[in-house]
Amino acid sequence: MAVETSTAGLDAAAIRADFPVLAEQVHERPLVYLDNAATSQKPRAVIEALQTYYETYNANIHRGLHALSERATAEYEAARAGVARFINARHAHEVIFTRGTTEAINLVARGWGDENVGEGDEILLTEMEHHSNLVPWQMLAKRRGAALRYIPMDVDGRIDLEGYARQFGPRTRLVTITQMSNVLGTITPAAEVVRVAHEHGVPVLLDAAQSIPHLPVDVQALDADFVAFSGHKMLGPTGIGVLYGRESLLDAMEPLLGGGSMIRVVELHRSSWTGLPDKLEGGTPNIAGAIGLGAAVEYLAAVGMPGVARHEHNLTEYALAQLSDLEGVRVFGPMDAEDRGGVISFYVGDIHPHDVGTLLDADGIAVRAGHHCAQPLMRKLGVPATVRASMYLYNTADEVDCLVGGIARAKAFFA
Ligand code: C6P
Repeated sequence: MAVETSTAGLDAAAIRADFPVLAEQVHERPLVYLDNAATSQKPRAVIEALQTYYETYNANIHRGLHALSERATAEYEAARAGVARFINARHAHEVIFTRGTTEAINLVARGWGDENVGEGDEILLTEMEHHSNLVPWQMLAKRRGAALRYIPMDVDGRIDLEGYARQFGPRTRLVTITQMSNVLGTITPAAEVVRVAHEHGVPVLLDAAQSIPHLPVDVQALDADFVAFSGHKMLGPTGIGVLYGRESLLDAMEPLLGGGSMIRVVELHRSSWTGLPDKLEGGTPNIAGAIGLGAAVEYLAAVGMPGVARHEHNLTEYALAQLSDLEGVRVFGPMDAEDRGGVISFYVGDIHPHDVGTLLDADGIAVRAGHHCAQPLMRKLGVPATVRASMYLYNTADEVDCLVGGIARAKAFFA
């Protein structure tokens, strides 16, 4: 084995023991889970947080005066505070719980976009955006008569920063960009993107669905205005995510959902809204999900995000070297592990990615094959789909070896 699996104090073997599903067999083989960009596995601490909520203090929040409701409210708000600490938000109320990244971006497109983007205005984004950071802006552009403009970038997802800086004009209203591509793994220069946008007085939304689970992210250091991410990709449950927003922007935003919890006074013909964060969380939220996400960020913080990032970096470097040694395998995205995270898309000879994925599955190896909700990027790459392996803190170099072995068998099968 050419790479250490325990780096910077991160003990992958001990970590694996915290994830019950990793001991499963698939098709009578040990599970090799390399589909973390789609969703991550859950540690016992998260599963137990959900179980404890449902078994001992299940109640609605912010409503009842009874003990269970008070405890549920306290745990829900503690989860918000935990997430705020994890991303270094200035205030807990800058963390708005949503269903996930998709809802968080749609909340900005509606609640901020409808108020601030008008006829002839422009939104800057890239061709590598996930559909969740593309379709809501197309919908906004259609509603408001605005236009989308694409930041120049190469096929590896490297942004042309000079070209980007030249795109700003009097009608530029927003930059919305992924912090890490879910296909190429490319890490975008978010701080620089924000700096240039702010020089022009333009706010920036970062789609951090693939970055916050894997890298230390400090929203104050980045000076980002909005940051969207999903709990399920960072060891938390599905159905919970976050919109971080700068307080002044969230304060000025209109709610997406009208209903319970978000009002101050309701009259027959008008209502007024309460303050942050409740204003933007109408209805009964995903209480258990938020508490589970709170447990997830506590787990990640205890492991330490710099260690998680270093571990994945080492695995990525190892995997890139192994894959590029395989004849006929074309890897997409930067070949330098410094510029990317542990999401690796590839094509094997002329075998359709779905066939490769199916053969890997027969070996117990879980990867994703498809367009990864990034059809414009697939067009730019000139392929209909890719096979994608994506790592997390519990993956090991042995598992990379299994992947490489599986690809070699797939090649032999179709030879
Ligand atoms: N990407 C993938 O396999 P949701 O579905 O709301 O939790 O996240 C949407 C989303 C937004 N942005 C990026 C960069 C993403 O990667 C995703 C989710 C998964 O690549 C599922 S399609």
